Formats: sequence, C-alpha cells, structure tokens
Amino acid sequence: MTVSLLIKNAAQVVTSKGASAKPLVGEELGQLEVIEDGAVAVSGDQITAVGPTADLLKLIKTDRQTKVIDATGKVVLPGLIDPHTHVVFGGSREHELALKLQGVPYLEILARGGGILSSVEATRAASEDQLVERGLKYCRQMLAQGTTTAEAKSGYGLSTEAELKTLRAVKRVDAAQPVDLVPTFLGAHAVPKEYKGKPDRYLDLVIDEMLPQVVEQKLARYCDVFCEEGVFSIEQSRRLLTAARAAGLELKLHADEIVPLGGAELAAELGAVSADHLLVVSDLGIEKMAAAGVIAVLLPGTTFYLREEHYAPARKMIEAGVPVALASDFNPGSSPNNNLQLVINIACLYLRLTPAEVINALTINAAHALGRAAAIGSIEAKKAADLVIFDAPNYDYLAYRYGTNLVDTVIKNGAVVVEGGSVV
Ligand code: IZC
Ligand code: ZN
Repeated sequence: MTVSLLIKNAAQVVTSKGASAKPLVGEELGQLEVIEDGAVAVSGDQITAVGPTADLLKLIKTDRQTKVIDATGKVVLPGLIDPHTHVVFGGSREHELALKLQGVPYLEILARGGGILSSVEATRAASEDQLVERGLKYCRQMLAQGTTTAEAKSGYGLSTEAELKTLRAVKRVDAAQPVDLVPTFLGAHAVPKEYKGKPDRYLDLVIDEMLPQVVEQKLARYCDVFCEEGVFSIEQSRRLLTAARAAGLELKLHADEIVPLGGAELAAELGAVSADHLLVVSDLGIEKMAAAGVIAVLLPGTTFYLREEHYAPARKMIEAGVPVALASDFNPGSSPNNNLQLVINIACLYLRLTPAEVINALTINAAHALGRAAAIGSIEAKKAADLVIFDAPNYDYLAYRYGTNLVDTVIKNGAVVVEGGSVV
C-alpha cells in the first residue's frame, strides 16, 4: 500500500485503543497505548496503519509523493478535541478584570447587566462577516495549539436574528479553515435585557421561534442551557431541553457550576450527552450520571480563571464510573483561553488527573462528547488522520511544561496544516 504521509521514528505514539464505541470510564481512563519509536501511515485523509517504525516500514510503500516526517525526539497524539467552547462572539471583556479583582462575583457582574450581557451587545452590533473574521482568528490560534475539532456554541445573540447570525457564522468558520466545528444552540445562555424579570417569556421565544428555525436550517446538533441560579432554573431548563429533544437536537447542559441546583440529575433524567462544569455536583448527581452514561465535561481553566476555591470533584466522578472529558470553555468572560495545553496542566495539578487520564479526556472521551468517536479521537486505522506532533520527549512532558506552545506539527484530514509551530 502506498501512503501519502508517513510519520516515523517518534519517541512515542500515544493513543487510546478500542474505545470508539463507548467512552472510557474508571481505571480505563488511565490506560493508553504507548508505542516507542512509533510510526503512523496515512493515505489521503485516513490513518491506514500505526505501530513501531521498523514494523510499519515493512508493511507500507512510499513513493516520491509521500510526505515523510521524521518525528525523532517528539510525541505523536491524536488531534486534541475541545468539546465546550463559545468561540464565536463579538467584543471582549478585559474591562471587567478590575471588577473581578475587587472581588465582585461572576453572577453579580451578570446581574448588573455586564458579563454575558456585555458580550451580547457586542455580538448583536457585529455583522456576520465580522463574527466570521474573529472566529477564523480564534480557530487559527486553536489549530496552532493542537486542537483539530471543537464544539462552538451560540448564546451571545439572544434574539432570533442574532442567534441565527451566530450559528451561520459558526458554519462559515467551520467551512473556511481546518478545525472542524460542531455547532450547539445556546439561545438560553442568559435572559436578555428586553426580557429582564421575564425569563419564561424569553424561553417562549427560544422554544417557539428560535428552536424551529435552528432545526429547520440545520444549524446545530446540540441544544444547551445555562442552568444556574439567577439564569435558568431546573424547571425552565427541563422545559427547553424537552422541546429541543423533541425537535431532534441532542442535549448538553451548563450544570452545577456555581450553585448546586441539580443540573447533573436533570442531565441524567433527560439522557443528555454531557453535563458540563459540575464544580458543585451532588453525590446523587454523580450516581445518576454514571448510571445514565452522561459525560462530565470538566472545564478547570474556568475554575482557575474565576479563582474558585474548589475544582470539580473529578476523582470522585472517575471512581463512580462517570465518563470524564475536558475542554477549554473558551469564551470572552470566564475563560478567555483557547489553548488545551494549559488545560492539560490545570487538570493534572488541580483536578489531580494523571497525564494519561488527561490525554484520554481530551481525545477519545472528548470525541464521544461530540458524538464523533467513530471517526476521530484515537490513532487507529480507518479513523480520520487528525494528528499532533509535540516537541516533547514523552507525554508526561506535556503536563510538566506550561505556558509554552509545544506543538510542532498538526495534521488535519491527512494534510499538514501546522509545520514547525506555524500555521501553513
Ligand atoms: O461569557 O461568561 N459561564 N457562560 C456560562 C459563560 C460562563 C460565558 C461568559
Ligand atoms: Zn460554557
């Protein structure tokens, strides 16, 4: 078999194996296949073989067209997957940093009409083209940092027109650059100022007007809600998500981040794909998520940036059999970071995950959180050739170094899209 791309002599090729049908849980989360002096062969957009370099060289043929990458001293991983981002938005919120440093809580800034609502003003004011331009910039940054697939939520429009504009922008950004974006409708991200004090009236608009158009125009795969005190209650979240499910969307929730309302329990009740954040999840919520197979998408970068004292109880969830994934939560307020390498550091240091657990949580389990595990998330024959080569002698090194982009090469669908650390 003649291959179009060959990576050889890698210090390590690191991947989960055989976990494409179900996310990794419990002790499985810490299990990785590590191939020393490894190689990966790619034909077109697919991985065709993976194994020790010496074995692979016997198996495959190269010709003049084959691109050969010598990964001596480097580590090859599946492309990183970011299953929770708000990557398309207008404006930025650096002006809130001073308030934050004075100790004004996140929900208080929102209640004063700032926070999410300040990003809503800027997003409404931006044209679709301007949103696309900004989205492209952020995706280029993500790609250069090793992310090859990401979720992208709406939620800074909060009117029918501005939510549809955002989701159309997501679609255009997806089509115009290598990072694959999986779209999520988050019309229930906050109550816009026109509906202040009337959350149920606003939900009527989301359910009766926005949702049918989002579905009809095929602009989203998932529906999400910010289920939080002062934002949307359990009952309101249930009402929206039930309607979204009936309309054909799969479900995600911002759950139990600041106040323990029972978002995890609701996620299990409704058969959501994931419940995200979970800093203050209850023991019952953990139990129900494990039983229902709801993926916990943990966002420790946000906990860090909000300076919360307690991180999500990741070890407890893993021990209880909840499938755990990780994401950046890239957004203009609580997590203006789109580098998953920083999430690796924070997850190890503060969620107390091992580097192996973190890699699985950012690859195969993240792929499950986006319903894409049959196609991406591991280095296995027939999967899409989405790969990252890190300038690191072993995978522990990724958790050890921080603050430097260690990406050397990124391959998306078999094409080299980052080389020598720069987007090509
Ligand atoms: O813009 O603050 N938590 N949504 C829910 C966010 C944070 C994003 C933001
Ligand atoms: Zn979020």
